[in-house]
Amino acid sequence: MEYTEIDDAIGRNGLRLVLTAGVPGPWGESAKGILRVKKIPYLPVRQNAGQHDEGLLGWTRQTSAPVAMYQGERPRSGWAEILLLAERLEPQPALLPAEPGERALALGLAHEICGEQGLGWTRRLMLFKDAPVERNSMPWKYGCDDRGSVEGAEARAVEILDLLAGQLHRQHEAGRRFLVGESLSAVDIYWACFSNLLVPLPHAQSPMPEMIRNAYGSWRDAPVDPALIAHRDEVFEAHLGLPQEF
Ligand SMILES: N[C@@H](CCC(=O)N[C@@H](CS)C(=O)NCC(=O)O)C(=O)O
Repeated sequence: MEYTEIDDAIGRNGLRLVLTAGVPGPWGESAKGILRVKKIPYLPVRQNAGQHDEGLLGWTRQTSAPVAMYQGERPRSGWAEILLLAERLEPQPALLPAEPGERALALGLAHEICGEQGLGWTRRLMLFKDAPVERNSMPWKYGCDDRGSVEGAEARAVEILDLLAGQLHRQHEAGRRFLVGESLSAVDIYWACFSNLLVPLPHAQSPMPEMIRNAYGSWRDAPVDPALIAHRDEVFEAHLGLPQEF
């Protein structure tokens, strides 16, 4: 994927999406997936993993990726903010159910995948558990000073995987193909992209650096229900496109 540098992106109009270059970061891949499904064009902007970039900080008020910068509006770096911006810019296809109960369920499951103490967060705590927590480093930004959460990360990730498997099986029993409701939602996209942190897609489908593949795939006996993997494969093939480009 071709990236514009931050200094060049600042003066541009339209939607700019800051992404971690060269890796399939699950938050970034999810944002890209949402924009792809909705056919919303954007300019990819480079962030380098683990760098404390003052230019990015000045522009987006934080140093992680993804960040959606739309026209002169405020920066949106949280998964829910990015999703709601995309829903506003292009309402169809809707990626949140219209029915309030199902919408709350979708947002709750999305938090359990993307939010603080969610699947991505706890999986990252597992990966960084022995890393020094230096100010502005990734372990510092992403909660490794909370040693209780680091110790409990694996158990928490197992709980969330059980939750998702149970939800998918209930949907299948009701004759539904997706994690929530009757059609593709953001939850399916989040699950597909975050599954890479547990069972990485094969190299031909996701040519990530070997070091990242080894880290993502390091939880050898991760209890991921085969139905969840079959589901992510379907979501990638039908909606997100393969190979991943990052
Ligand atoms: N702010 C996002 C989470 C973004 C996030 O965790 N990004 C990580 C992905 S591993 C990142 O940018 N890491 C690289 C870095 O911080 O340098 C949200 O709350 O939805």
